Amino acid sequence: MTDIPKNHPRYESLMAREKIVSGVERGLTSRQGLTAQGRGEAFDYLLGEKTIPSAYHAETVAVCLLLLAEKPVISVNGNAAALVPKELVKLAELTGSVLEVNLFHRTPERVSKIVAELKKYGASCVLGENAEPLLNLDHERAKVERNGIFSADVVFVPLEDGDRCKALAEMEKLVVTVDLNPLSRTAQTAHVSIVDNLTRAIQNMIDLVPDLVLLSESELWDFVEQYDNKMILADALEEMKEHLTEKQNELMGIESPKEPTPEEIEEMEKRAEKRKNLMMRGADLMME
Ligand code: PTJ
Repeated sequence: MTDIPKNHPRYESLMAREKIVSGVERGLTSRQGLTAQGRGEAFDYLLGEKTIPSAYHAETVAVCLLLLAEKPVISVNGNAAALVPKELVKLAELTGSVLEVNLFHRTPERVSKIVAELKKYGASCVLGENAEPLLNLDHERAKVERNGIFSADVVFVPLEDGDRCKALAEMEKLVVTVDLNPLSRTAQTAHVSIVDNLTRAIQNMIDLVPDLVLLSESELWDFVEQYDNKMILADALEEMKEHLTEKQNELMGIESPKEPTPEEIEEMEKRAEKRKNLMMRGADLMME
């Protein structure tokens, strides 16, 4: 691994890159995983490399679903195994989820290596080596384990391929994904799409468990029922637009409009109310 100084302004991003490269070298990650990471990085730039509030909301609902599920499964691919192996094991443990290695560019060697990697971080059981072609897809991409993803009621599939996400969503299961691209088919077909970097999303989810685990089932369902995935995706696009405008203004030396203070908001509301009353009076006069 290249030695990245901790004070480098792009430390987190460069470290993630190093982890993916190391994943390829150790035979965990596919070479295609490198380009997937690059695409993710580009979208993360547009978001300002931060967890936006709507993504945090989706992360909360994702944890609620994992806690409510009878058979939650966390799917692990080569990118996830390279970036956040320890965190995946932790989240599975905290939410009682089963871990299953589920690859797009599937080879038995890579599946076994990822299983061993997750076990190194404390996973007692990892599925994936006995997968059968059970999804409605052609060839290797159809393979999942009968007792794992195939029979899960909630499946968490970070960085999933669009076709496979659709195949899962069409089965009787709720599909949660993490994808920095709100326009991807995966983000658009999953039931809960977390538009955040996997490295931030998984840590947020782990941190959310202790509070959410104290809630009753009906309180957890309240979160789920109020959730609207289309709004979440639309909000991510809006955040990207706003962030780009901010950056554009910075380049042009234009000061971005400041957020109004609570007093200013109150004043604006009063004025709007006055205007409405005036218009109503005007309409009444016209009627007379
Ligand atoms: O290990 P395998 O064989 O299962 O292959 C895994 C990859 C990711 C290579 C495979 O599933 C693939 O080709 O995926 P795609 O179609 O490139 O989609 C990956 C999506 O994840 C893209 O929309 C990226 O923007 C997004 N992405 C990449 N890195 C991150 C990410 N989203 C969140 N966090 C990331 N770190």
